This record gives sequence, C-alpha cells and structure tokens, in this order.
Amino acid sequence: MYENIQKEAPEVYKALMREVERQSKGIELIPSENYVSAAVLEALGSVFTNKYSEGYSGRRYYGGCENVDTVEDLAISRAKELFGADHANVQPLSGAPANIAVYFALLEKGDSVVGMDLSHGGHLTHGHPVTAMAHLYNFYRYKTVKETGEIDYDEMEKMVLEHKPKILLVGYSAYSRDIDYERVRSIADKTGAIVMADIAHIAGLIAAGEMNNPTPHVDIITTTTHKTLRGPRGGMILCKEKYAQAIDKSVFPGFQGGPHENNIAAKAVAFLEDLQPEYKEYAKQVKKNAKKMEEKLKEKGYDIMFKGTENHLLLIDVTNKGVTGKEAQIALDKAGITLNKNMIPDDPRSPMDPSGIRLGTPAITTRGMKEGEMQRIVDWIDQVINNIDNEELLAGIKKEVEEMCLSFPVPGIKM
Ligand code: DSN
Repeated sequence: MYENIQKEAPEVYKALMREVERQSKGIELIPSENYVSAAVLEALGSVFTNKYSEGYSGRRYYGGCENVDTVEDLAISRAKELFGADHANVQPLSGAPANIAVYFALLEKGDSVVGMDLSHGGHLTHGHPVTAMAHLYNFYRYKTVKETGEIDYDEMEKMVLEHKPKILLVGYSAYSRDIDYERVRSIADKTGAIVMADIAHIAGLIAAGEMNNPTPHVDIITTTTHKTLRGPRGGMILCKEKYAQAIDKSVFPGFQGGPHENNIAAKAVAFLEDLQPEYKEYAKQVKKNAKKMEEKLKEKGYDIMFKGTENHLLLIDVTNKGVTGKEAQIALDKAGITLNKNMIPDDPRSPMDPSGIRLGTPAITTRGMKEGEMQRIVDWIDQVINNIDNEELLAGIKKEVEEMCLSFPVPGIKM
C-alpha cells in the first residue's frame, strides 16, 4: 500500500503506516467516526482533486467541467433519494461550513436562533459563545429533561414564543435519543420560525429508516457525510425548493470557493452504497450494538445519560467510578480503545476535563462486530476504568483487543 508516498515522502509514509496499524488494531468508539469503503477511498484519491469547478452543474465558471458535472449530479440525485428531499447542495466542505452557509443564507446580523445547549448534547456551531457565529446572531439554548432524558419541548416552546427566532434549530452531537420533528414544527409555526435540523450524527440511521426522518417536517437539513453515512469527510445541505436558490448562493459564491470534486465523487459513491439493502442491515446493527452496550454498561453500574440510547451513541457520567472523562479516555487509549471525553448535562467540571465519556458503534459495526463483541468491549472498558493506573493490565488488554481486531478487517486497508 502507498508505494508512491513511501518513495516520495518517507516521513509522511511512516506516519501513515502507523495510522493504518492504529486503525486496524484498535477499537474505534468515537461516535462521529467510521471507516469508508475501498471505493470511497479511491474516489477521494482520484484525479477529480485536480479540477476547479466554481459554480453548479451546467453553469460553471471554468471550462472542462463535464465530468465533475456528472459526479455532482449523481451525488445530488442520490442524496435527494436517500432523504426524500426536494433539493441538495453537496458542496459544503464539512458540517460547520454547511451550518454557517445556512445562517448566512437566512439570517441578518442580530437575528435570533433557538438551539440545543452544548452540554446537553448540542454542537459548537449551534451558537456556542466561542464561535464567530455567536458574535453575529443571538442564540438561545434549550436543554433536556433530567427525569425523562427527552428534549425539553416545553422550554423550547417558551423560548420560541419569547425570542421569536428566525430559525428553530434541532440536532445534536452527544445526545442519544430521537427527535419529535412534528412537535418541533408545530412549535415553530406558532411564530413562523424556519426549522433547521442538523442531522450530522444520525444521517445514516435516518436514511436507512432506523430513526425519524425530519424531511417532511423541517425546512432545512444539514449533515456531514463521514459519520453514520460512511462517506468522505464533507458536508451537505438539503432543503425545500423554496430555499434552494438562497442556499446555493450562500454556499457559492457567498461563503466557499471551488468545491472539492474528489470529495463530491466520493459522496456519490458512498450515497450509492447507502441506498443498498446491506446498508440498511448495517444501520440496524449499529443500533442493536449500541443497545447491547447500554445493557451491559448498566449492569456494571454505569450512569447512562438521557435514560439510554435510541441511536448509535451513549453518553456516560463516569464520576461514580472515581475517574474523570479525561482520565478514562487516556487509560482506554493505552488499552487500544479510542473514545472521547465529553461534557454531561450542566457539567460541573470543565470542557477539557469533563465528567463524561461518549462512545458509539458506527465504526466497529462497519468491521462486522456484533452483540458478542459488544459484551467483550464493555468488559474491557470496565476493567480499564477500574484500574486506570495499572499499566500492566492496560497493556494486557491492548493485546487482547488487537487479537480480536485481527478477525475484523477495516475496509480499504490491506495488512
Ligand atoms: N467533531 C464532531 C463530533 O465528534 O461529534 C462534531 O463536529
């Protein structure tokens, strides 16, 4: 693998091979990560990367765009089919640029947006004070209900009535339950707000029919394409026809320059994969695996946030185990298990050393792991968290992890 890189850029090659080894031998539980197919990898590394193509299919600024038009048209039609959407823009470079392009398309400086609080599972780009967007617009944040784990729709309604936002934003990156889009729509309609759903984490589960589809109830959808959708690192905006022109103009020329057509070709490949029956089976198993992990973690006394999972991820407060999220993450890394520290709702600790960990099943399910493996993984997690300073034990678990991983090859990697 990678013979040309080896010849021309040996330092890059060494790091690359170490990454191949890390991905092959370790258990990847970061819920926003996944492994793309060999075909998606090929499209990413293809000659489409050489081409400039500002504009849209059939009306590009440069010449020689007939082939990029073909792949972009394919990506668009497949995206629309996956979600039942009127319009798709597949040019956003990633999730944050997709969200920003929507804000620029629909908001004036000083307009208000109601979205989900970061510590309750929301996302930085939903107006967290550290982001540039928070300086342009006024963001208000609803939370979740501790007793039920559900989004606090009553609080959402109060905020909408009080602040009359231009956009009511739903979507999350660390919340493990589904969303009642009909209810969100009816709340937005009380003041005429536009409804935007950021489905970056759960897009694949929605496309496969495993979670509620927001398309009939919302105006705009944003997503990344590299999480559960199992495509290349990138973003996408879907919307009702009414908003199509504003969104397209906002992405280009409003916000971005030349689209990355190698990524768009890879999106076209991935979306075709996502339309296949095998992908639906995959999405089902992602949820089954998450549910099995929840069951096993609960048996071992872990404090699962939001009353459990209805998707691919779990947020766990590890305080009752006598460790912080950061300590758990570092120890698990040493044992070959990768996940991330994460804030829990209204976390009393800091974002850099929070109380929780977040884990998910998209990547390990792509490797073919099922309920039996989930059981073993939870056993290892528990042993690590109860022995974070026992280097010998962590090294021993790493060996066992590597042994199990050998039976589950990563797509696109030849060892
Ligand atoms: N960084 C992504 C995640 O891990 O959820 C979201 O942008």
